[in-house]
Amino acid sequence: MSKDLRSFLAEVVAQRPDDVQVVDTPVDPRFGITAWGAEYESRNQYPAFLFTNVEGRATSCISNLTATWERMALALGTDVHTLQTSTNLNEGRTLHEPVEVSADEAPVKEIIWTGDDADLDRLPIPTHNHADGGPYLTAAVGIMRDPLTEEINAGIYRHHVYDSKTMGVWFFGSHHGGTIYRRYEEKMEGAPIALAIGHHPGFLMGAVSRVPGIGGEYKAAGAFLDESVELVRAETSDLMVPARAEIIIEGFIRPGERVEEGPFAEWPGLYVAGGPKPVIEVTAITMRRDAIFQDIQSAGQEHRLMGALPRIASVQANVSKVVDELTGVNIPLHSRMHCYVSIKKTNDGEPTRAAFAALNTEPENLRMIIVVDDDIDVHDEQAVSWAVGTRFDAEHDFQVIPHWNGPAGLLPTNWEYDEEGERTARMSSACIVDATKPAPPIKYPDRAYVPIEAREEVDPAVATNMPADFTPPPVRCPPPARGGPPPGGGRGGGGGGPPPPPHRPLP
Ligand SMILES: Cc1cc2nc3c(=O)[nH]c(=O)nc-3n(C[C@H](O)[C@H](O)[C@H](O)COP(=O)(O)O)c2cc1C
Ligand SMILES: [Mn+2]
Repeated sequence: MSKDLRSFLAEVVAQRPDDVQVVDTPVDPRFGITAWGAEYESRNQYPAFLFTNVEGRATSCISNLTATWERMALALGTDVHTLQTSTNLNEGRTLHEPVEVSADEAPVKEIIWTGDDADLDRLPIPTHNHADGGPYLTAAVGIMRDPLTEEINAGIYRHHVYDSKTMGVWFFGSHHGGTIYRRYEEKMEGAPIALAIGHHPGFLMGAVSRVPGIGGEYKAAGAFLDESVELVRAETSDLMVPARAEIIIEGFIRPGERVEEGPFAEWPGLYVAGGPKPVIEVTAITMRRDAIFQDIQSAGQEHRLMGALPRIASVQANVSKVVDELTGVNIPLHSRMHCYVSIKKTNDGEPTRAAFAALNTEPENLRMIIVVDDDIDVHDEQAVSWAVGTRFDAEHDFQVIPHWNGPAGLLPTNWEYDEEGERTARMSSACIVDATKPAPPIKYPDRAYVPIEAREEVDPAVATNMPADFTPPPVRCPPPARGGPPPGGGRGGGGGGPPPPPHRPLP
């Protein structure tokens, strides 16, 4: 049985029964879906929600499916520790070429809507956050073919639904989707695009990984799935789309047209990146008989985790090429502009090289790299903060890289504001915090610890709550200090003999 959203749901239900919550009472697609994710997030809980009764819509909707490290580890056949620490998420995985199947073998062809039936309003597309400009597709994998190389490329892009037939698309910075679109637009041709919605998380991971060069995402997805992605021909273009997706929306991006898009709350938790954007015109929608639409909880933990996880893998791959020993990378979910890198440092140039490799992996979003030694756990915020406090001297260990990020984009600092409050896009800076100790042979003060053998002797079971009427035991006679150890061994052994002096003599 090939992997898809359903095979993964079955696995989650079998191994983590509390992790999928079915909601069958009516929910409003406007805030009613994201309300569940937000309410649970406020309690630090992140189950997936399967809504079977979205008011006025044709299909069910699942959200928050990829919101936890645990479920992503399950999806990728690993454990949380390996997921967070392996030097390259794709290491040890085999790229699998996709395979073509016929429409008869493709579940996503069970229902085919064209013409007026291909109506976006039938789908349970949520409006996510309070000031969003409308419903947004957040988990749709946008598939396009590069007209120059014929390679098929994929990525998740946000889509503002304007009406039943049109929606926006935002290609950010250097992302390939935008390059492909511009190549069609130069010839004033529509750019065919297909949006695949609802698949195994391994498929999504392939789509959002920074695969070098245009295309290759289906193969990367094959690596995460450990099997070939099954593809089928689209109805209204020559694109090849995943046969086991839940829903495919087909269309083309109109050349030379821009429509105001946004506002939309992005992963920094802010309404950013709105403005004129290209427009997709829908030509067909195909789906399973009992299709489940998939949503990613935008500006929630799910959004941040799905952005951070593939980037951590890419940073690991790139930094390990420039330092002798990379020991950890974390892009913290609460602040995805930061990146913590730990290295076993052998010379003082390494932290800067490591930081630049990290910045170059993700120039659009990362802007503060904190480099620490290998004794610091990059997943422990307190440890990272302690390293900055004890091993970082701003005058010597802080570097500012001006004109690094922007113009505009997702960071609100990438704007110049005038007295009227108007803003102009500008570049902003990145910085490097080198919180590593000086390289050998310099001896830095040792870090204190209680010997581990002593800690192993601690048995919490012997400790009891102090009673209200506790009285401390009377002073006991210490054992003799002179004339050898008392027969009974340690202190208070009651072995007799003369008591030692109350204070040990100073040397
Ligand atoms: C939930 C989510 C939403 C995303 N939204 C966008 C987006 O709106 N625009 C964009 O360009 N990239 C977005 N990304 C990032 C791209 O999908 C990702 O960088 C991908 O590798 C780009 O592929 P490409 O360079 O082949 O176009 C999003 C990623 C995630 C996980
Ligand atoms: Mn690509």
